This record gives sequence, structure tokens and C-alpha cells, in this order.
Amino acid sequence: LASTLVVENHLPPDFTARTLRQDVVTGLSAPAKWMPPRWFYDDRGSQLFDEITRLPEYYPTRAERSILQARAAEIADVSAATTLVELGAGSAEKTRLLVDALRATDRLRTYVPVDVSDAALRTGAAGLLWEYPGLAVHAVVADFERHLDRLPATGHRMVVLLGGTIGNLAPDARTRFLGDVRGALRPGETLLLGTDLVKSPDVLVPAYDDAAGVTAEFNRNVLRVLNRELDADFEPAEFDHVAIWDAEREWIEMRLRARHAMRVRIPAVDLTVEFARGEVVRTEISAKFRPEGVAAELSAAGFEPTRWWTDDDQRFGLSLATA
Ligand code: AVJ
Repeated sequence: LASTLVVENHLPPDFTARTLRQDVVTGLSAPAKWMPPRWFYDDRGSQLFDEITRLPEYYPTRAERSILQARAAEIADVSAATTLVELGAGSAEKTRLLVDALRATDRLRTYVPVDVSDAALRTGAAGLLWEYPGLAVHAVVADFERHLDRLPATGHRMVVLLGGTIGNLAPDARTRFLGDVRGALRPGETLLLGTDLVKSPDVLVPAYDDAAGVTAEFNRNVLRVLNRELDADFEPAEFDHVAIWDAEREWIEMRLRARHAMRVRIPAVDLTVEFARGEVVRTEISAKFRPEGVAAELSAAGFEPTRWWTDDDQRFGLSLATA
């Protein structure tokens, strides 16, 4: 039983370089400096994130996995999906829980991983092709915030966005994203969405400021990316990692805080950035959700919230919504 691999690329060859330059110019010349979290994930950043998912303080990965372990069969049943579309470089292990359950119903034909990294897609696809004979892998190199209109139309699709990644989008981007997913789906197709839940800051803050300092290194990694890609001269060690809980907006905010006044040059975009002592760059928001809020956002995007599951400790939520 032969498996097939198709890789379809929707990104212009200079997409990553151009987007990074735009983000740096926009974010670092703003009065309140910021960088989008997507630039954390070079090889080292992806490795650090992997390490984060195994930290004692970082519960979301384990909580979501426990929900998937308990509910994968039900998800396969209710979604009746023949095509699994995975947005973002989700953990391969969670993908397998879903693929196993969907294969058990004998319905799954096609797996469509979507990611901006061609290399990550090919590595992930290779393992799945080997393990699931007969599975067609149709990998799509694309940015899920921009190119959802290019999703392959094959089969009865379930789109999944796991890990709480939707929390990294600003509220307006989140609304746009859910609308785009709904727009890409036919009636009856589904979205499986993982959302971290609002809880005590005593649990939330350590998850983003671990004792071993892995998240701090992950945060500073964005500066290393800028040094390498844009020839910048950031000194990562001169920035403190900060994670705060914004109780009003119900999100964790990660920042890098300059330990002293400094001037950083970024020659590739012809930019000089001045930092006052204590000035911050916001590097990530990670929104936390309430069950009724998730349902309301899904409904507003034109979905019907169909199932809602949490782990035993109610730390994480998984929604199945129908288009
Ligand atoms: C799983 C990618 C959404 O927001 O929890 C982990 C990334 N940032 N620690 C999250 C992250 C800091 C993360 N995502």
C-alpha cells in the first residue's frame, strides 16, 4: 500500500526574510516596542519550546494530551473527517493520537500539515508516511494567518489548531483567523481548537517563568534570530525575561527588559533602536480563555460549537466546532 507525499508551496521565496524585516521595522520603531512571537522558532527556538513542553511548570501540553487521549475516538466519530488539516507545527505526538483514532474508523485518507517551514513539514511528513501506509500526505507551505483560502478541498475536512496557539494572536487577528477558517470550510466540516484556560496567576506565571530558566532563554532567542538574520548587535544577556499576568485582558505577556540604556544597530533594515534602562519589548501574548468566551467567539465566526472537553483539572479546553 503506497503512501504519497505532495508538498505545495504558497510562500514567495523571500516571504520569510521580507516578513521579518517588516515586523522588525514596525515593531521596534513603535513607541511601545514589540515583536510577533513567530520569530522565536528557529531550530534552537523550536528545541527550547520542546524543552518547555516537558517542564514541570508548563502544564498546557500535558493537559491537552490527556484530553486527546481520552477523546480522540469521540473526535473522530463526531467529525467524521476523511481529511485532517493541521495548522502550525503541532507536536507530532498529538497528531498521532488523532491520526490513530481517525484511521481506526477507517475513514482518514489525507493528512494536510500546514506550516511556514518547508523543512519542518518534510521531517514531520516523512515519519507519518512511514507509519501509516496508504495515507496521502499533502503538505502545504503557507502562513495560516494569510493563506487559508488555499487549503486543499479534498474530502470531509477537520482543521485542527492545538497547543493553545490561538492565544498568541491579538484579539483582532484571532477574530480574523476564525473567520478565515470558517470561510475555508464547507457546511458540516469541523474545527478542533485547543485553548488554555483562565486560572490562578500562581499557576499561570510559573508556566511562563520556569525555575530552570528555559522560557527565559526561549524569549531571548528572538534577539539571537535578529542578530543572525539581520546582522543586529543585540546582547541577549543584557535583557531580563519578564512574564506578567494581565488580569484585565486575561493574557500572559512576555517581555524582554533592557537592563541598562543601550543603542542597538540593525544594519539589514538600516535601523538604530534606542533602549532606555528598563524599557521593554513585548515578545508574546498568550491569551487564556473561559468556556463561554470560546463558544461566543466560535459562534461569532459562524461556527456551531459542537463539543467542549477539558482535562481533569480543568486547565485546558478543547472545542469541536462545526461549520
Ligand atoms: C504553545 C505556542 C501557544 O503560548 O504557551 C510557551 C508558546 N511561550 N512558553 C504558549 C510559549 C512561552 C506557547 N504556544
